[in-house]
Amino acid sequence: MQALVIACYGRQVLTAPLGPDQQPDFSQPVLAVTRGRRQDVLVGDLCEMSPTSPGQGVIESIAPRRNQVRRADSYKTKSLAANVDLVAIVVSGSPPCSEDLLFRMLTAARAEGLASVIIVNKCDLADSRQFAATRLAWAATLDQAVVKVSVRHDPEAARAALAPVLGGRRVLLMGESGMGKSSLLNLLVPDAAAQTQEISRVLNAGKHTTTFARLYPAHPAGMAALQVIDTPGFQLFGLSYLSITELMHAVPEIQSRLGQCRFSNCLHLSEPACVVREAAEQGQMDALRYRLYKDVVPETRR
Ligand SMILES: Nc1nc2c(ncn2[C@@H]2O[C@H](COP(=O)(O)OP(=O)(O)OP(=O)(O)O)[C@@H](O)[C@H]2O)c(=O)[nH]1
Ligand SMILES: [Mg+2]
Ligand SMILES: [Zn+2]
Repeated sequence: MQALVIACYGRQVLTAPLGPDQQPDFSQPVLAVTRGRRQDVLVGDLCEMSPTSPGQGVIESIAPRRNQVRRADSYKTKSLAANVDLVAIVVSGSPPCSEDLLFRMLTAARAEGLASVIIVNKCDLADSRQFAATRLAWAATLDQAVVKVSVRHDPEAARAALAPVLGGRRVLLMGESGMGKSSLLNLLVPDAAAQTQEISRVLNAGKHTTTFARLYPAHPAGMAALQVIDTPGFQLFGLSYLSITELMHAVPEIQSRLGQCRFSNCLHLSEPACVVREAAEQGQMDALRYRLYKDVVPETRR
């Protein structure tokens, strides 16, 4: 039978079998193990599973992935989830979010061909409104979706604003500590805490509950049903798995100018007659985003 992967912990994989309508049945989760050595199973994977006993099975194979969102740390590249429809990044102006991290998360999404939305939370605070107005001005010209909400102060309005963007999709939720990711998860998945406990119990993961990704079915009022994948927090979001070419294509302001520089192999650093650098100097490309691009270049695969 086919099943959707909800969570993985070591060789143990929690799955929701697909029903006759091809929709995952979250009410009858099956605990499966991978065969032999640890297979690379990701939350969001569709797998072929053989039942072994009621509620238990073995994973035979993984269906080809549409996409997988990755990040690198100093040691290796890790995949966060597979087969995602949308990457949602929660930011705020208070505490100020890291624009470096935001740039990296957006770039990782776009490198996979994935749409993303920046959710500016805490817009009841002037600092968040200011952040959206000034630091995200570039987004409007580049078709980057931005939604301003105040999850804690006006949950109804937040749901209404997010409904057309998130509803019906499988959403990978990311964000730095303190931005309001848990508040948003609770808005979308009111029983997230109970689901988390149950997943940890079944996987026997004990206190390691926050170290792995999980997929939650959600049916928020006034919003089409969606699936939310919550990711553990992280400090590092390395992009060393990207080639320099992939990086250039993942940054829209650079992609749209490719082929216009004097040198065809321009890296858009300090080469003469580089249209990307000129755009940043003349204010046609956000200067900070250009600097962040330059910071990532040395990390990329050659
Ligand atoms: N002013 C304001 N504060 C908010 C809002 N949403 C969340 N907060 C506060 O921001 C703080 C962080 O919220 P969380 O939801 O725990 O944020 P998180 O991103 O999950 O943070 P960690 O779990 O620490 O990684 C809490 O004190 C919340 O009460 C909001 O819309 N407005
Ligand atoms: Mg949290
Ligand atoms: Zn250039």
